[in-house]
Amino acid sequence: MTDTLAPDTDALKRDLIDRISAAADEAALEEARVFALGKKGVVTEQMKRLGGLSDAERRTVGPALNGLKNDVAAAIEARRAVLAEAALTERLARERLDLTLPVRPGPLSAGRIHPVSQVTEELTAIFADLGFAVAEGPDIETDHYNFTSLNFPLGHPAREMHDTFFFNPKPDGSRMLLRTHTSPVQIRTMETTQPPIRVICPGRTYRNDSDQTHTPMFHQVEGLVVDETATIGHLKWVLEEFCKAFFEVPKVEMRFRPSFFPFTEPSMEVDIRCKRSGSEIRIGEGEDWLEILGCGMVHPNVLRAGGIDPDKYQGFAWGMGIDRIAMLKYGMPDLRAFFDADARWLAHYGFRPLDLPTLFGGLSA
Ligand code: 2U9
Repeated sequence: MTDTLAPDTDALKRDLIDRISAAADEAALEEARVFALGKKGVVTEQMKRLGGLSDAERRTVGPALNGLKNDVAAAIEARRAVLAEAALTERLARERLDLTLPVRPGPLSAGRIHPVSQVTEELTAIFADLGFAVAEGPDIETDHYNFTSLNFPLGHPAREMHDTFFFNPKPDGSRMLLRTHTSPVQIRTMETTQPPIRVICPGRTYRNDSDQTHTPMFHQVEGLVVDETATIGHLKWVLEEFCKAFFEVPKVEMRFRPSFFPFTEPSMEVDIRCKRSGSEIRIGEGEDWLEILGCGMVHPNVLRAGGIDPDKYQGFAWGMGIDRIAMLKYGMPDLRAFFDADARWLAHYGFRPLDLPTLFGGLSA
């Protein structure tokens, strides 16, 4: 009688193990697990019925069911491992990458750095290597910082020569202006910094002038050194080191011609030896001369305007047009194209975004 209540655990085990082995994926395996061991699973149901068996039956069926449960659980885990391995193998095969395919062009390969930005980075790297910091200041300036502090007396003809863009006068009669050079930045630096000072000031400058070699907005970099012993000898060395590094040549020959700027005394214009063949210019060789910058010893009035005692300190300074030296270095014939925002021009003359200029990596390599 009791025979009918005692389950055939061997047959049940065969059936369950067959279902587990037949599970083709993890979802089917989970279904088999719930069928066997779930809350209403066949093994669980048999466990619940143990109470209805005789003591003697329970003593044999109980351990048999426990053994069955453990065997089924072990079979499920083993099958799970096989299926997971197979799923991974299939996924690895499906997701294989062909590393020989060309890289898809993205923004980094399409975008270009403007030559003015590139050259600004190049000269910043060169002067940083020589111990110079970078200083910046406002594009909109006062008459004081742009002219008076730089030893342009009121009514001096040099003021007219700058073709200044003025804003409308304020109620007190004073007029703001667009800076005509970056020199106001050096005055501001002197006001806030104790010598020794070594700065370069790259930035936008503005003059009411427009032709093949002039644009109303252009870029300058100026340099300033102030300490107790700065001399013209140091100035010449700094400029020579700069020119060699910038034009990436082993030597340059420079020619200093006397000139006049209100803010320096003496003042000089500097040419470098070059060779012209057609539109190409070779720096450091040949019979021609190319004007590239102006310089001089800082005028005592200018040191004083910056709050520096000219009896204790002296300085030298120079200035050059970034657009002009960019044209010379990279052979760009027309300055106006710099500011046309023509994507085709930029694709031709621009620089790749990750080719940052460094002295160790080669400035324009
Ligand atoms: C301070 C003292 C001295 C900066 C200088 C020049 C000579 C110069 C021109 C080059 C081409 C301007 O872009 S350009 O037209 N600049 O020749 N600039 S010395 O002298 C300074 C500046 C600031 C406080």
